[in-house]
Amino acid sequence: MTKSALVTGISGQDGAYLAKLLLDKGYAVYGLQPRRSSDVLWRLRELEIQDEVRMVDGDVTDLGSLIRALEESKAQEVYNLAAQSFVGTSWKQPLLTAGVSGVGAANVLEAMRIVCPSSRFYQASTSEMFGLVQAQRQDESTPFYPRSPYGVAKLYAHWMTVNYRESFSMHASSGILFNHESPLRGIEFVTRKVTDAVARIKHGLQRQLKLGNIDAQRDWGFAGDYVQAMWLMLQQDQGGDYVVATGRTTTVREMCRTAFAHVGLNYEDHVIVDPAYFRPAEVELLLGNPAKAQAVLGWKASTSLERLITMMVDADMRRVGALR
Ligand code: G4F
Repeated sequence: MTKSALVTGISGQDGAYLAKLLLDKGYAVYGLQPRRSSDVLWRLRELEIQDEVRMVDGDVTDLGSLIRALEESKAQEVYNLAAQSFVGTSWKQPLLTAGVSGVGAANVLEAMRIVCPSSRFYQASTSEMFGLVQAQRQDESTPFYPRSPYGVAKLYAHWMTVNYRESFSMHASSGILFNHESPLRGIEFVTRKVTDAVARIKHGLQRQLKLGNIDAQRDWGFAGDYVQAMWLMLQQDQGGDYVVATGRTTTVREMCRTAFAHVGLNYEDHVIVDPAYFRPAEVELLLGNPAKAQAVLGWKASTSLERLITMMVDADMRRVGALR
């Protein structure tokens, strides 16, 4: 029998890769689609799956629409990827962030409790919950200390996932994903901001790139690898919490060096540090320990940062080249 999955946040980077993975496994894939004015489905087109995903009108902030989406899709697996996911914006729109990234998850859990309590739930949790890190390498037992309204909202969603698992015996899992990137990453995130700028500079369309804190360290992996971990969590007998990371951390500065060097440029000739891009409170270091994901799920990151960044620069070189 064909399995059915509902994905919130289907138009985002992870939603697109996850939809492709589920379609390849033979699932009927439903995407919750909020009403938006601009083109949000370009990622599904890039992966050539736009005609295979079944869109259902709805929004994680609207409980009724979630109930209808669950009834229509008859989903056995629900992946909650919807979020206001840009950390910087969360200081400017903290309540919107709380509503979508925090209460949104509670709405999905409530809708599932009403419609399909035995379906399986995945919550897109985040290493931002570690914030001001309480351990040099963060794992499932590291205390949380979020540093942004986004991290705080996501922590609420994480604990609601744990709570519904413990209160109602729901198969609810929380994937604590460290930063994960790809050519489908939004331009506001630092990796894609850099790879897009590298392509524009190389093509002579731009000379400088203004960045914020380039000493911040991140554990960056490839989004295509990380959606496999999401799926694996829902194939286990029990729900659980899993850190998904590469186990290696790199500064923004080093990531820039790699990106510029790939096309024969020196980042120091182009990158300018602009305090306007500094955040009110910064997460200086993230470094995950994915031992549990490896031991229980059999999951391991398979894409190095160098391979990831060169893949992204190559994609942006093609995109910018096509515009000229
Ligand atoms: O790419 P970023 O904006 O990602 P950030 O804030 O780490 O959040 C991402 O990863 C989280 C998982 O840990 C997700 F939950 C979240 O949704 C998102 O996907 O920034 C990375 C680092 C930060 O320290 C930031 O201050 O890069 C630094 N940075 C320096 N200059 C910059 C810039 N970030 C951005 N976006 N733009 C800059 O110009």
